[in-house]
Amino acid sequence: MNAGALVSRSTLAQEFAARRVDFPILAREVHGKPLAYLDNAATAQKPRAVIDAVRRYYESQNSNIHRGVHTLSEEATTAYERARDQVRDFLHAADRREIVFVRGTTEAINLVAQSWGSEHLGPGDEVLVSTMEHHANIVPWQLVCERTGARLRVIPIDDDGDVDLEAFERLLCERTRLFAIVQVSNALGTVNPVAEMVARARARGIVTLVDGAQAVPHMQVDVRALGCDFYAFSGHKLFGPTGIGVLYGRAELLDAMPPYQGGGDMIRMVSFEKSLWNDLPYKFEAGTPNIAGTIGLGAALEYVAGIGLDSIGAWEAELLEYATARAHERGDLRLIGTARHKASVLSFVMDRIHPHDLGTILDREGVAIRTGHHCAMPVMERYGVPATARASFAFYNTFAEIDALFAGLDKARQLLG
Ligand code: 7TS
Repeated sequence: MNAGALVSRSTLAQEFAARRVDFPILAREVHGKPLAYLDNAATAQKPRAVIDAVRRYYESQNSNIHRGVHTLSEEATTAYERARDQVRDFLHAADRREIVFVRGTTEAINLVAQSWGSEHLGPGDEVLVSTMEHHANIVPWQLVCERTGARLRVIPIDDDGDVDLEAFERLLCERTRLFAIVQVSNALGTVNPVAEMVARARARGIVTLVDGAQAVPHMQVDVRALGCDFYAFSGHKLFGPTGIGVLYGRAELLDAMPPYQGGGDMIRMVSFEKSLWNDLPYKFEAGTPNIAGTIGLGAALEYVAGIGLDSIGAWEAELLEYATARAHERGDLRLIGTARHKASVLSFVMDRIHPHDLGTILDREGVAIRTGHHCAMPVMERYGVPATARASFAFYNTFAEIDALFAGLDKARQLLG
């Protein structure tokens, strides 16, 4: 590394170390050791700005939205709808009507599969996904395929964890109705060339969905530049609360889709003979939504914007490079996921030590990682492993925490041989 790169690395390290105080949980200890939280792909920690926004809502504004004429309800409605504008800006969407609040990525994809899928899929039609999908981008399609007679096709991945683009071309055909792909793989860290893939699918008139759960915490997303019809993400991986997520859908498609759930707020008029649906996006937001979560998500977006995703991405690239170099120094560790373009995930297996044992030993050292199949069983099968150990980084992580991870691996080696 040259002198300039070293200076920029240390400047970033200082800048991001200073952010740690924004996250109260990072000050805690686990088993008497400082917490090294390296499980950010599962869920990210919350800054005080988010915790405070949720608390403020419950302390001073709590009420239901879109119905009361009283002050609290008007304030809560304004705060809730402001978050929608924030999400629209965050995703660079054209219209706030294209932003639907849901529970998370899982619900967003189920909504599209159930609502769009049941109208547009039939016997002989195909839905195309990749081998590296999270179960949330597999099972909803299997369910709708089973009901409609459509078929799920799968793009293979190579040994590094890159999608096979030639196979992708071959699999796109006149039977393909929908193409759904993860932007950043939670199990491998691969960053897929989604804009290019989406363009190829759309050129054939195929509807496209991008699972952005692992992308939004690490890079800027512009849904119009990506060109996708649908985009899904979860608030909790983006430093926001659990139980809130977003489905972006192009208005033209959402408008033509039937409701996903029925109930309050999603109707214009109800009679026993016939009900009329509300306008977008309310047609897809039946019942009292997660008001506090939505407001918390708005606060998270504001917090992230204050740092800047380009800067976050630059620092996380340093963390990943450092961790990858340390992994390469060891002779007893196999990385699962070595794509050229990766984000924030170091997935690996160690000789003769089961990932679960590794996870337990690391926990005793204060190091939190995830072990298992990461809800991506087809990825495990592809690499012939039952599970991996996965460290996943956020911008508040440090080189010292990565050192703690590798010290923990040494300890596991001593204990388990
Ligand atoms: N898609 C991807 C790529 C994911 O990583 C996850 C969650 C989901 C969808 C589902 O998101 P949810 O918020 O609806 O649950 N991934 C993980 C993980 O890697 N470890 O725990 C959850």
